[in-house]
Formats: sequence, structure tokens, C-alpha cells
Amino acid sequence: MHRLRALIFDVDGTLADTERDAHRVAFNLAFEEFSLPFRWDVPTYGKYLKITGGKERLRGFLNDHPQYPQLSDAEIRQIHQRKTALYGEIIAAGVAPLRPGVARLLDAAQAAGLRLAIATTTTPDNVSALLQSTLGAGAWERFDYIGAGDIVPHKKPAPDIYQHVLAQLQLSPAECLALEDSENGLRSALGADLAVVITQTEYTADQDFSGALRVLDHLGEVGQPGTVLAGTEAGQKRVVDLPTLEEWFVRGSNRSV
Ligand code: XBP
Ligand code: MG
Repeated sequence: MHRLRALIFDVDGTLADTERDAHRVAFNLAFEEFSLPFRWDVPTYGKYLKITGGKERLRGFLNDHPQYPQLSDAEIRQIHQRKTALYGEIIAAGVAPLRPGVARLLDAAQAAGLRLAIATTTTPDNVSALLQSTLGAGAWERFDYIGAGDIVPHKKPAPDIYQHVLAQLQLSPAECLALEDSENGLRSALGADLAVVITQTEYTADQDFSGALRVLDHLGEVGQPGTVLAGTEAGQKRVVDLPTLEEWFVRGSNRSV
């Protein structure tokens, strides 16, 4: 049996609910600036969120809509670069607070000597903007390693980003726990042999989380517990702290979903 030695966090949807009111809005502002004849409403964005990576998402949308200008890879990169800058401005304005329990768990893990890491498909500048606006200066340094964006060729649901982060941490998957919000993230982490706890979002609530240790609405705070949504503990209220994660992790072979 292995001891839990690191927590690996996804970013969008897991650290903060960034997609609807930050990424989507930044894409639309960029589309406007580049005089593109389409915008992404909330349901449309939800549909294309299944394609991870902003550049890949835009390409996927254009493939489905031949009536719109078919942009070159260079044009998509340029639009995406502007979207990243706009996202940074939106996040700096404070629209995406950390989800319940995230700051509490980060503090507890560090106090207990666990290592922290990030595995995300989002652009590194976006991680930096979010950490800065929510946890302040120096937040990046709290993580032993931050794996983000195009650092690996294949984004989630491929396991590459988690395998890359594990290699950088020099830890085995049996020593780490991943925290995710989406099916793509879950598949990526499971593909790297990691145990996974899901905190779902409005956009991911109908997804298939089979194979996760637990699925909750959020990690909870004292006085505002999260709810386990599936499996043997379904309906239980939990403030997910480090002992809770360790218990789920150790009993991981007894997967409940
Ligand atoms: C979510 C994503 C990202 C963001 C947009 O990443 O798929 O593509 O939606 O960011 P995760 P970019 O849940 O792994 O954090 O436009 O920078 O790709
Ligand atoms: Mg996510």
C-alpha cells in the first residue's frame, strides 16, 4: 500500500469555474475584434468544451460550420493569443474565485508535507493569471510542477499531461491523487493510472465519471459541505479534507462509481 505524496489539480472547472464567464467571454471578445461572424452562447460553448484546448476547440467548431471563414492554423494561433490576453484581463477583474475547499485543501496539503502539482490543457499564462488573482503573488511557487497547454502533443483525454507531470515530480501514479471536473480529465488521469476525485460543474454534470474514486458537487467548506453524488456514499455530506482524501485513496481499489 502506498502513501499519498502529492495532489495533482486540474485548473479549469476544478480550481475555479472559469469556462462560461471567463474563457467563453474571452473567445467571443476575440472573435469580435477579428470581425468573425460567430459567437459562442452558453450551450454552444458547452458542446465544444468537449474538445480540449482553445485552438483545437475553434478548429473543431469551424470544421462543423463550413459556412464560416475557414481559418489557417496561423490565424487560429493569432486569435487564440489575443483570447489569452483578454482572458487574463477578465480573470484579473476577479470573476472566477476558487471553488469551495480548494484553498483549504492546498493549505492543508502543504502543511502536511504533500507535494502539489497542476496538470491542465489550458495555456500557462491562464494558470498564472488565475493563481495570481485568487491566491496572490507567489502562488505559482507553491506548486512543485505546473504542466500546462502545449507542453505535451496530445491534450486530455490523452494521458500525456499526467504522465509528464508524474515524470517531472519523479513520483509513481500510486503515490498521487488527481482532482478533476470533467470526463476528459478523468480519462486522462485514469490513463496515467491515477486515482481521481471529481468535483463536477454545471457543464460536466451529465458526463460519465465511472472509474472515479468519488464524484461530488464540490469539496465543501465547514458549514457548506459538498455532497457525494454517486457510489456507496451517495448522498453523504462531506467537507473533503486531507484525511478524507487519504481514506478514499487507500481504499482506492474499492472504486465506488
Ligand atoms: C480546459 C480546457 C482549456 C480551456 C481554454 O482545461 O480545455 O482548453 O477551456 O484554455 P483544463 P486555452 O480543464 O484541463 O484546465 O484556450 O488556453 O486552451
Ligand atoms: Mg477541467
